[in-house]
Amino acid sequence: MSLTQEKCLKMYTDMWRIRLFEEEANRQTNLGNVVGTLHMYCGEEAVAVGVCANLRDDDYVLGTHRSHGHCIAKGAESDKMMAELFGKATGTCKGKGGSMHVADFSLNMLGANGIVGAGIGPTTGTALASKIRGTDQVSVCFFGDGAAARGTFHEAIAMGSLWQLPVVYVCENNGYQQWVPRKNVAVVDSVADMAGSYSIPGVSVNGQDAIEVYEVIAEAVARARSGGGPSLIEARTYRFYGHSLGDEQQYRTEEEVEERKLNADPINILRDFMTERNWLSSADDDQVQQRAGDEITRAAKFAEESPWPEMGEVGTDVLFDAKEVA
Ligand SMILES: Cc1ncc(C[n+]2csc(CCOP(=O)(O)OP(=O)(O)O)c2C)c(N)n1
Ligand SMILES: [Mg+2]
Repeated sequence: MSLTQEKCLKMYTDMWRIRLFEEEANRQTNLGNVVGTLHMYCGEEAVAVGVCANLRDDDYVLGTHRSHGHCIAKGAESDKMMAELFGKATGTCKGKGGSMHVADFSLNMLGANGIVGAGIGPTTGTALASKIRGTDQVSVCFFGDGAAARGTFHEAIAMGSLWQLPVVYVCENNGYQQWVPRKNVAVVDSVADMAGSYSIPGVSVNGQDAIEVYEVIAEAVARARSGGGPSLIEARTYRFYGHSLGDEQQYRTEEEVEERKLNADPINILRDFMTERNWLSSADDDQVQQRAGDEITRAAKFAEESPWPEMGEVGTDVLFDAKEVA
């Protein structure tokens, strides 16, 4: 898919929607309105938007424990997502999933996942299903650098390669695995280098730059869609917040975080790209931010005013017998 002004504006807008959604979710958590913890995606937005801007509505996406951005970029509605975080009946999963399990099957966004690396196998599965059915849908899996150390990564990618499945494996390498710097535990610096072990293309990209992500993913998606098999893309990125709530971040300095915010904010990088081409005036920019802000304010109001699930709903859509908890 070629890069157009419209495409850039969509990615830019979605980055603001993700950023403001998360900042509001963080604020609502501090107010006690969000059930459970949050894993903030701020700083990594260019990966989600650069990938999803290449996808069709019927393509499959599986996420991670840090998936608000993946869901919004795939088209999930922010009001239903916020309601999900609040545990309300109007949430994308009727309030039963929360932040770590937001899913919207109507968009083929098959879900965030609290288990590190657990989406890689199912993505290989959806890709296998598409191949057997003869559709040209592509499956994309997001996972962290920590997940690349799990057995599921090796097993699933080996199968994806063996069967030449239409899948793009996207590793968000943010340099940390919870509180552990990747350099302390990984023997291979670049996750993309691991692609050679499975005879598939591996590319490392600057994950702060939505355009770079977009272009590399465009090629990988085209290859997958035309029967050329899987790719492994490593997006080098950085999270601006701690791993999850209450993280004192003793494993990195404040200076490091401030430097990244100053020099590697994906929103600023895309804004500069568009401004240089006269694709975004400052009035357009104000409008994008205003609209995104209004949307997120409405989403929080919607979540707050939504009803709690009925007690009778406790046993539906979940894998346990409601009688056991009655
Ligand atoms: C199988 C499994 N092991 C451990 C955990 C605890 N845990 C949650 S997030 C995380 C770190 C994941 O690091 P990475 O894959 O790099 O993702 P990031 O948090 O950096 O986005 C760990 C160890 C878990 N949820 N699941
Ligand atoms: Mg990580």
